Amino acid sequence: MGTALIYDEEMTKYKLLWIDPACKIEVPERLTVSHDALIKTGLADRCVSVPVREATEADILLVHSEEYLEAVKKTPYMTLEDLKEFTLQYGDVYFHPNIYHCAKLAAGATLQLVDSVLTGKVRNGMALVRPPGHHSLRSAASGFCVFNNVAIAARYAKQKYGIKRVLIVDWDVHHGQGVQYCFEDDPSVLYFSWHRFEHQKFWPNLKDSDYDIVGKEKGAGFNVNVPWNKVGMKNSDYLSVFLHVLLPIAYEFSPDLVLVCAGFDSAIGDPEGEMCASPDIFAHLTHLLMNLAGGKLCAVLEGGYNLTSLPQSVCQTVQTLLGDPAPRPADLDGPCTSALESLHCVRSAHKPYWSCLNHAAELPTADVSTKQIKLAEEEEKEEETLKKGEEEKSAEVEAWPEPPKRITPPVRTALVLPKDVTCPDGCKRFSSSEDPVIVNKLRENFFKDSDDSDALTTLSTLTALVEKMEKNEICNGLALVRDVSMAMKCVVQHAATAHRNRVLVVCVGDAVVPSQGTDDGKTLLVQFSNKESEEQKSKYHIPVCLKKGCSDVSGFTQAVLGLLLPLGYEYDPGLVLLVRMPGSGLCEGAWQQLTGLLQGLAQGHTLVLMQEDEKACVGSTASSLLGVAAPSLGNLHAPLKEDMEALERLRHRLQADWKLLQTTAPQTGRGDEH
Ligand code: R5G
Ligand code: ZN
Repeated sequence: MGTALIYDEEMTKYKLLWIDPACKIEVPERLTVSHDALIKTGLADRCVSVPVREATEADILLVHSEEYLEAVKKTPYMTLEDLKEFTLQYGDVYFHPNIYHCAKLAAGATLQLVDSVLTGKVRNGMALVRPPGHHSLRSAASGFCVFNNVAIAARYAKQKYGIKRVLIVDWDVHHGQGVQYCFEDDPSVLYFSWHRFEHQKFWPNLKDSDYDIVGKEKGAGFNVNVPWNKVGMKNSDYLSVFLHVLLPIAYEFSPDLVLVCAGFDSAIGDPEGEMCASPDIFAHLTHLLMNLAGGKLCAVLEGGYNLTSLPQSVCQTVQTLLGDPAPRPADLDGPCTSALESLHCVRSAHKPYWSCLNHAAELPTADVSTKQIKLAEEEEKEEETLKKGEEEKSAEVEAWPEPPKRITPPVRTALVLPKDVTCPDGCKRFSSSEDPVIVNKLRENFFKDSDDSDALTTLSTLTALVEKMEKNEICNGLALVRDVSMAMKCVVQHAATAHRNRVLVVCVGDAVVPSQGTDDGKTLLVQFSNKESEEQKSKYHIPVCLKKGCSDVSGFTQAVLGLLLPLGYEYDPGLVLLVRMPGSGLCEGAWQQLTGLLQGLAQGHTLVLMQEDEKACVGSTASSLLGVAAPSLGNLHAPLKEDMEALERLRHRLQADWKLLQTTAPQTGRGDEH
């Protein structure tokens, strides 16, 4: 199943016809440079090209009023003077004789994308459109937006396909207030937005954009705002909010469809956003959403005005939708104080509505309220201005490196299987001629007093597989072995001695885990079980104890999102070793989610070890390794209170060592960083 790309040159055929400094950034080249980049990188060729269509009046009326539609309908016949005057009633958009046509195409392109995904023609896709949509209101244009493309698409998906729950993720740097207003009392559409806010100093300067606006009536809890009160937010800040706010809520919500308001003015170099996240962060944001809703994800362009970082970010997004492993994330040194304050405030505001946040440690919100900080900051700013005088205000953006080309290995998934187990489609059965040096070393280490030649062969094959993965000749692998513990020990030992890269070992279920490498940081071991863990031995050995082990899907999922992934991202391994102990109790769906999510790390280099008689799991595990989206976990019950409290305690204990686990600002912090 492929990835749709929807684009039509016609949408480049309108532009600003008069002088307006605020509007001059929204240019036709935004689309052409993005599309050209997709062609030049060969990504466009790998997508299924779907034609655009015009949205019908009925489509547009799903969100907009008849009066507004009738008014916009007249714009193609207006003179320049009429257009200027028409524009004035909205203020922060511009009109052009061809914009109505383009706006119908932009909404129609979004609906074509939704149709392609929901009829199963493709798995996911992206629509490159102009004008954008997320600011436009029921009866008004706003912020370059005429029709609310994504809001229309959400209503359309519900109406035409009977979709029950839609998640809208707005990673544009502006608040999509139009989307918020459209769904604020609707619990079937969960809207998430982060946005430059600066205590309401930034456009559109609305109180409604703050963290305490959570939705109304039945929709309470289904609107999630993350205000950025400083510019210069980085990869860590974005990732933290995904891992500690969006994903826990999204997994609990369990959408049937994910729509992304994919604006790239949140990337480095953008003159509007003034943020510092690198274009490859969008590979990770995309990847992290791709296991929701069974992979049904539609990304729709919104903003993005830097004509260098915009196409880079678009390419990262589309390449990830195509299933290529994401690059190693760079510079994850933890969120800044201001981001932590926002994070904490949002989590507190949503505590009553989401069981994943329900048991979060109670903290004195009053101390970190970003509303109080505002006053203190204003005084400071005044001081600063006095000191600085007429100094240059705009921050120079340092040049950023072009994201390196993502080289995908010739083999995606290699399997080491007993002869009687058939190799699933799309995978390669892996075998290797035995390297005498490796074999001797293994014999010495593991078979001193026995002569188990079958086991020795398996271990030497595993070692060879790990080496191929390190050379990037194979992306990932799966091995069925007789003795999982021994195989794990073998790979860890090999990695600790020969592997140049750090290894993240994720152990699901009870096992005697090897301690090798965990003292010098060459391996990080995270183990999930129901065994009350002894004292934590080192920064690099983390036992996670859940009351029912891995059999409680809710608790397990929250532990993966809030603990394992932050640890994994910060540790930045070159290889993930995922070990499934026999009788772990983890259900197939949660196992597939885990496998899929972990592929955001180590450029997708995951080696899965399972016990020989878990043959029944080979097919589903292999398909997760091949990049097929895990099935939705469905409606999860609330996780166990004691598990969530234990997780929270663990996260707090580890926060000093692992900054990406933080969800609260240091108590003295007042958001003065950057
Ligand atoms: C655009 C304005 C003002 C006046 C005119 C920039 C975006 C986006 C949205 C809005 C804007 C701001 C025209 C215009 C602001 C103003 C980018 N959204 N904007 N008046 O995703 O007081 O501030 O990309
Ligand atoms: Zn924007």
